[in-house]
Amino acid sequence: MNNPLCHVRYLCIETGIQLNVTDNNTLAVIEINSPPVNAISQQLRAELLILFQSLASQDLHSVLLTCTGRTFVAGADIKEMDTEPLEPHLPELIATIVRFPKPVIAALHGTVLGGGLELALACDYRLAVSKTKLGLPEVNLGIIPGAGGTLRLMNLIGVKAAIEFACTGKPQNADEWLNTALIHKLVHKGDLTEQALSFCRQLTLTESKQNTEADFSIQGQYIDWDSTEKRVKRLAKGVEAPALLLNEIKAIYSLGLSFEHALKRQRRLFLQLRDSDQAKALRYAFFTEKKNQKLATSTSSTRTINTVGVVGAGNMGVGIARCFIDAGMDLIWIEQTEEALLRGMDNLRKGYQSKITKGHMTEQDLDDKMQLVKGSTVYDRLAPCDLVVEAAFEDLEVKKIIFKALDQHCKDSAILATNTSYLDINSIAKVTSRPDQVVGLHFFSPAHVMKLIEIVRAENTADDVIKTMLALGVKLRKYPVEVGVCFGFAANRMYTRYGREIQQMLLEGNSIVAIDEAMTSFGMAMGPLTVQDLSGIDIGYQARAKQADKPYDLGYFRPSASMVENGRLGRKTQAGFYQYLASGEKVESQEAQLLVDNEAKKLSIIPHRLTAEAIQQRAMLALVSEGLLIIDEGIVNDISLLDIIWLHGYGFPRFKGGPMYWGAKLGCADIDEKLQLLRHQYSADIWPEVTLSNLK
Ligand code: 3H9
Repeated sequence: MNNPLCHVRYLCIETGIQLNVTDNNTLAVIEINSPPVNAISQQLRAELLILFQSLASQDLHSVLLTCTGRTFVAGADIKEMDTEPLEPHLPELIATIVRFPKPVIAALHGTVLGGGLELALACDYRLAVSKTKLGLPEVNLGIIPGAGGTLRLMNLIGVKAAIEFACTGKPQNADEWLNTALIHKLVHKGDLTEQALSFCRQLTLTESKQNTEADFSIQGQYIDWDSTEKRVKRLAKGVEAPALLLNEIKAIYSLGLSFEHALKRQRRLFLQLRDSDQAKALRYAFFTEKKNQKLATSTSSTRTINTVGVVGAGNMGVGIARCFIDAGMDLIWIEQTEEALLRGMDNLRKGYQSKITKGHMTEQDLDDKMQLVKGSTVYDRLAPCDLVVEAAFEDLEVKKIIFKALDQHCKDSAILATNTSYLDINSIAKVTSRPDQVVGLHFFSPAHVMKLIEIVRAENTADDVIKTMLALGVKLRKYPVEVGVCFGFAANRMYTRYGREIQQMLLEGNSIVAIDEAMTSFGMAMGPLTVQDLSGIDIGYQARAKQADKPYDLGYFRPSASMVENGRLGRKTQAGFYQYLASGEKVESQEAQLLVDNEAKKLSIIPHRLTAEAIQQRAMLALVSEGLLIIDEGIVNDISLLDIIWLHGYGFPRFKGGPMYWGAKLGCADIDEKLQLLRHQYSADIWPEVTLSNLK
């Protein structure tokens, strides 16, 4: 604090809490400085509690609560949630602030989340820097607000709005809440603390104290509970906490519970959920993602990438171009013909137009974005590019021709990347004079939506090229994962193994519908056979045909092959593993099931029907087994990256953490026993020996 009238009364080095007093000792300013995000840890709670307790007896006019650094308190310290809850608990601190005899004012900036918002709601007044984000994101961690945040919001802004905050977990802009009981003043420019101090000074003693608990009242709003529940469940994607919280809110609303009673019930549910498997997995996912982002950006030896070239304006090329444009980078876009280029530009525009229609973008934004793009049919134009990404179709010879041309026309320092999903990047690198600057950048379709990007290190790729690509991945707001060269790299290789097991289970007499239902009830965003229909069954069929040296793949994939050979390519032909009506609705297909059954007969496969749980387990064991093989071969060097791949590339349920987390939870001994059984039942080629101790 720079106010010359202030005197520092107290400073705790460990928690970074500082108490200053000003205005002749009548205005106390408590400042929290606990980087990176002022998460409210046990120590912080304890310090704040002592401060408020000791200030209560002093002759003050008011207290200002503020934070330094990038944000106000961004929540309870999530790291503490894997241990027993430690006293003092947040509700105790909050109760002390609510009962504090003089007004307490919170000055907010950054991301005021979870316990941070609960703390702010305990105060009598809230000022916020314009665009501050306010949120109760607890449900994203499989828990609910545990210190009365939902109740206080119900009281201050109504039940509907509280449901929106607490059951969807989506942060909202403070500006939208100005002049409500949530936000009393916005700060557009100037120093927040200075303006908060003058706000405090203007408070008269008669108007100043609020009481959200004694005045707890939530009557008078109509809520369509059925449709609200449907929406909340849909957004929750299998996480139980949002619907449980909604039930609580409904009970409070319909039974007219007191604040105290309602808080007790919510606290109980919070503690119960905190220890649930879902919450543990979601915390694992949170910290695994943070670790990934930190690793990807923690290096200084990266090159500068300002201008990017993209070769190819097909579907993948359009998505990739959009990633760079959205990151504000200059783009040079190459296609073979003017016609193909214009088609790509048109598709790019159409993608943005749909955002304009939904009100997520303006025409001016579109113009600004299109200004970044320059199209051409000649490679010479790529000369200024620091990076060129090739997004032509999946053919090794075509890619080699392109890379020869890129090597010739791009500046010496340019990094050359291929977006191949399967092909051998080493042999692509060899056709250039700069194999150390050739790398794989494997985007997932649709490239501008999917958060995963594989950074493929070829035999000779230089370290600084990998580091530059990892940092670029974060800049593109993706999760970049470094992988080595093998067929399908890490992601598609695991996906192929998963698909192969699904096909085997089909051949063993488990129906199309039973398998899809088992996997969606496990939590996968879509059943594996529905996914095949959606992406086109012929795509995998053609890729496997090129891999005829892997005969077991061909045998295993007979159900898919049979679909293709009978013209059932998936949704695009209105028929695949399912039938598709003119309305687009998906229905079961006896014809498809018959094709599968015939294949099983031809291969003399003994039926082996499984329960839904056994189907899920076989599919997961296949993923764990392939993942461990990938680790053993050194294709990926950190097992948690395989979970990132599945969370962000294949719609794996976040509340299950990822396949390797699933395996680790089951435990090495259990996994070993199950893999041995499968090895015995099938073969060691399909279920090879792997180093189980890597599961952690
Ligand atoms: C809660 O509050 C429950 C209550 O109801 C209590 C009831 C009793 N704890 O993301 P970043 C770390 S539940 C501990 O890279 P950004 C993060 O791991 C909580 N650590 O920065 C990273 O560490 P490192 C509700 C946390 O600017 C560093 O901070 N709150 C926490 O891109 C920087 O993070 C939430 O769910 C935390 N709460 O984004 C908020 N938050 O440097 C979760 C962050 O070692 N957090 N860290 O890798 C976020 O959404 C983002 O981190 C935030 C900042 C938007 C705050």
